[in-house]
Amino acid sequence: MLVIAEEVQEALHEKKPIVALESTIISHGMPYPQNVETALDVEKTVRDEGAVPATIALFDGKMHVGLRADDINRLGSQGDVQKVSIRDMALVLSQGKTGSTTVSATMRIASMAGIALFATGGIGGVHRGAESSMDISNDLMEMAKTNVAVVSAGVKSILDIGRTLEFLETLGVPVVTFGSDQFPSFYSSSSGFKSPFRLDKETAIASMLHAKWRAGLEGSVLIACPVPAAYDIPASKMEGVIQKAMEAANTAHITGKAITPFLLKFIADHTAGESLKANIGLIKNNAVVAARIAKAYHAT
Ligand code: PSU
Ligand code: MN
Repeated sequence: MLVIAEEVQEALHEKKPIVALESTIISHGMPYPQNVETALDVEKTVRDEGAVPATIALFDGKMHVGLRADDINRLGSQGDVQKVSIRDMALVLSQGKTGSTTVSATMRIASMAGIALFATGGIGGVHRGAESSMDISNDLMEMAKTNVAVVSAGVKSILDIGRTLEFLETLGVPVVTFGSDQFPSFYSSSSGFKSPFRLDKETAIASMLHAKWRAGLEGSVLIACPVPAAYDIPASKMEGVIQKAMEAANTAHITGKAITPFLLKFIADHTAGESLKANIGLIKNNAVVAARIAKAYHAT
C-alpha cells in the first residue's frame, strides 16, 4: 500500500537526505492557487539545498511518498479532498478516496518509508478551551511515538500554546527552538513562552536526533523555527482576528476535524496579504532548515 516515487527510492537507497512534506497544508491550510505554488516552491527549496522532497498524500487506496506536480495541483484545486489524520487513514484508504495527510498521518507514512525529517508550517496542538472540549490534535500523540523529527514555525495561536507545550512535555517530546530562547507562534517569532530547549546549529540538532533514536527513545523532536524577521507579525496584531475566528466557529457550530481548517480559512479571508506572505515565507524557511538538518543527520 506504500508507493514510493523513484526519486525518493533512489535517495533512500543511496542514504541521501530527504525531507517529507505534508499535504493538508495544501488542501486545507492555504487558499488556491498560492497553496499549489507554495507546495511546488517548497519542493524546489528542498532540492536547492541538496535534499530530496517527499510530499505525502493518499490516492486510490495507496499511501504515496513523493508526488508529481499534477498530483499536488489536484490536492490544491479540488474540493473533495479529505483531511486525513491517523484516525481517518483506514477508511479513506479502503474507499480509494483522495486524502491529504495532516502532520500525524504524514509522520507515520514518512516513518514507514524510512524518512527521518519532515517540514511543515504549524503543527496541531491543544486547542483553546480544550479543558472542556478535550480537543487535542492527534499530531501530539503521534509525536510521542513515531521517530520522525518535525520542523515547524511553532504553533499558531489559534491553539493554547502554554497547554500545548505542557502536553508535549507530558508525552516526553523534546521541543527545541532553532536560534532563539522564545518558542515561536507561527506568524510571530515570539509567543510569550520560553522554549524548553534552544540549539543554534543544524549539526547540533542532527546529533540530538541520533542520540535520541540510538538510545531507543521513541518519538519525535519538535524543532521550532521562528518566522524570518522580514515576515514577523506581532502576536498582538493577530489576536483580534483569532478571537473573531473562534467566535465564528462557535456560531456556526463547527466541531471536530473541521475546526482547524475553518479557523485557518477565516484568518486567511480576514487578514490582508500580509499573513499569507508570512505563511509562505515561514514554510520555505522551515524547508531550508529541515534540509540542512537532514544533510547533517546523514553526514554522521
Ligand atoms: N496548523 C497550521 N496549518 C495547518 C495545520 C495546522 O497552522 O495546515 C494542519 C496540519 O496538517 C495539522 C492539522 O496536522 O492542521 C491539525 O489538525 P487538527 O487540529 O484537526 O488536529
Ligand atoms: Mn481536533
